[in-house]
Amino acid sequence: MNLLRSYRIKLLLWMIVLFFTETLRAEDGYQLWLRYNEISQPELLSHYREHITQIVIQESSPTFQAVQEELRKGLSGLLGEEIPVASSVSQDGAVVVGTLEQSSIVRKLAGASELESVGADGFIIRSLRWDNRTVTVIAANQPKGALYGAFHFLRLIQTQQSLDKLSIQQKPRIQKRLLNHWDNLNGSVERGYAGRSIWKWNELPERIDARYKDYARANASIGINGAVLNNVNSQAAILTKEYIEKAAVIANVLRPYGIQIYFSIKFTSPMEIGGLPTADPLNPSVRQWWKEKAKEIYQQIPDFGGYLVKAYSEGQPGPQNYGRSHADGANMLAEALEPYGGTVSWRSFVYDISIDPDRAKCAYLEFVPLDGDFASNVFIQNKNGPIDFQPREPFNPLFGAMPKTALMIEFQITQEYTGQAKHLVYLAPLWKEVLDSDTYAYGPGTLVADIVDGTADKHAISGIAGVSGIGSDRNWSGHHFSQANWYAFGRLAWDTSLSSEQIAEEWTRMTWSNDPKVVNLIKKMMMGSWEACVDYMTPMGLHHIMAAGHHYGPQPDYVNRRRIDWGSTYYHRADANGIGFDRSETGSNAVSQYHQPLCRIWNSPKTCPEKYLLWFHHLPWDYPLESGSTLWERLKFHYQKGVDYVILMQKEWDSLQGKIDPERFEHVQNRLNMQKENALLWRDVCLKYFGRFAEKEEKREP
Ligand code: GCW
Repeated sequence: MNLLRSYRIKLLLWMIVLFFTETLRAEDGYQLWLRYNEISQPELLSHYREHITQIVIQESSPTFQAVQEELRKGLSGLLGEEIPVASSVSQDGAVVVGTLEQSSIVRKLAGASELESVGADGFIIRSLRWDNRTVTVIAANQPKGALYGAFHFLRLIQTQQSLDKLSIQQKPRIQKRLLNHWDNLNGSVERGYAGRSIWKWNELPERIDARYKDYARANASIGINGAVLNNVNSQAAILTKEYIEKAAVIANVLRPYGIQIYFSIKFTSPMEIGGLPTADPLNPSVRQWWKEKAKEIYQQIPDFGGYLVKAYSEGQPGPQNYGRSHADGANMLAEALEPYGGTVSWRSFVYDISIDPDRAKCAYLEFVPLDGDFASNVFIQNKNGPIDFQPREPFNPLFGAMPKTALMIEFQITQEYTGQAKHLVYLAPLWKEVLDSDTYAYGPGTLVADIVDGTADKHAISGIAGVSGIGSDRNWSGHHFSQANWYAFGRLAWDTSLSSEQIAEEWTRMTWSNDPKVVNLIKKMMMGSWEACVDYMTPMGLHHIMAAGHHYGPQPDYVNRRRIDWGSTYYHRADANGIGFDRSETGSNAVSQYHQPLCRIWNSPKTCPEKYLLWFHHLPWDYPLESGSTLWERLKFHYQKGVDYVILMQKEWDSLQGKIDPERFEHVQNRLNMQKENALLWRDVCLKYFGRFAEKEEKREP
């Protein structure tokens, strides 16, 4: 009897433990937006069960194995019943996936001409009647297109859309959609706030971490097709035999998911690991070394993507060390990669203050004269703004100024300057503001997005990069809401015309819940969160006044005597007379780097939009604004507005208690609290500091 009782108790305890580990596992954020939980509304469920009864695949390449695995997992999870895989259509509700070349059914269901227009990565999804059966076909030219189509189909169900009469045709506008990892080979991550690097170099090539595949799935689901594995502040070791072998193993895991790998290289590698006395790009032995290195890499990684280079910037060596130009350096690497189809992304993030005392002008002054000198497989990779991933910057004037060069745009997904993984800040509206900016390069209507996707200047290659915030934290991104930025980056890279709101809605439905109350509230919180961050950190065009080094929190009084342009006072220039950086034609004249009419509009404080006012102008504290307030009053208003928004988000989030699983609910609640504390600090420190000048000025008024 006693024995039986203790057995029962043990069993009960065991079941309780199992129950909790399962719930915890399920809700720790690891699955990202690929959650595939069973749909709870009976009507919807029967709609989907009617439309999906079997998965029909006739191909068996590694990519199609991935397609099959994902559809089976996803559909079975969402529909709450096992969906069988077959090689022919045998009933109503067949979901056929395949390529024109390999699938005889696809050949019958989708015409070649119809598929022609979607290219290598695109797909079509169509509802049809075939052989007296209702069928959904997901067709593509290449396996990776089918994979993107499969993920899109899953997304339709995850976001609870009808599967009746589907007629979808999609293809990405930008070819290379890349994550840039700033991961060091020792496992640390520069500007990473989600733990350590996910690349376990010390375990490779022997052990393959299970996360590599889940990383690939997540990226493929949003169309990302490349990953630069290591930090732009690079180490030569990445090009050693040892690391190439390790990287080849990662490449093997990512390949079926359509993802190529790339390396950030160090310019002095031929000296550091090649034993050469120089790294001069015009030296024949150096050029030969790079050619042999390319050959060695491609032998092991046949689809290797290419190199990313930070040269002659923040301590990284470059061609200038040998009296050569950016073009000399980039073209040498491009020549070595060219036979294999690789590309070079050469960053324009350079700011040699000897070129111009205004940091915002430097890259343009160095790069524009080189337009036309770069090889056709070279990208110049520009950050979105002219300074450095600030909460808000006007777009980088290099977009629109180098028509003969393919320009890649670089956004920062990791929130270095936007509250790191402690603040809920949805960055899609920032990226949209930049992508939708009119450069006026060819009169009105040449958006940054048109330059990036290559259409404006008719380039054969196009690319977009996001500095990844991914790390070893169980939820990948540190903050559950930072996952949204990874998601949004991929979606925008696929289609720059999607709205931030649509992306927020999709992500919320897939990540949190389809309950309309939850969807609407979370979407609302997200949509205003970036503007709020700008408000409580750097409103009205202020920039780079954050704490030295780690960049979390305010430090407007920071002066760096060694590099004045690393100190805050260099940027805000507050004094008794006013505040702001005069970049008008009477100041540094950075406005002249923009096409008309932007140059004219931004040149005058009367016409310059308030959001860029202190970026382009130094104005008196009592400068009268259109809103009727003085500059100082308005600044105070913005700081308060930002804080108020965070407090509102807290209230809104609290109202979702019970509708969100407790683990993620509490996690976000805690982080919102940290965000509020930090927003208050920003407001108080900045207003106190600026007030020292502003209030004096006010008192001097008669
Ligand atoms: O934003 C700054 C960061 C550096 C970074 C640099 C860059 C990788 O503070 O940490 O270095 O930009 O983009 O190269």
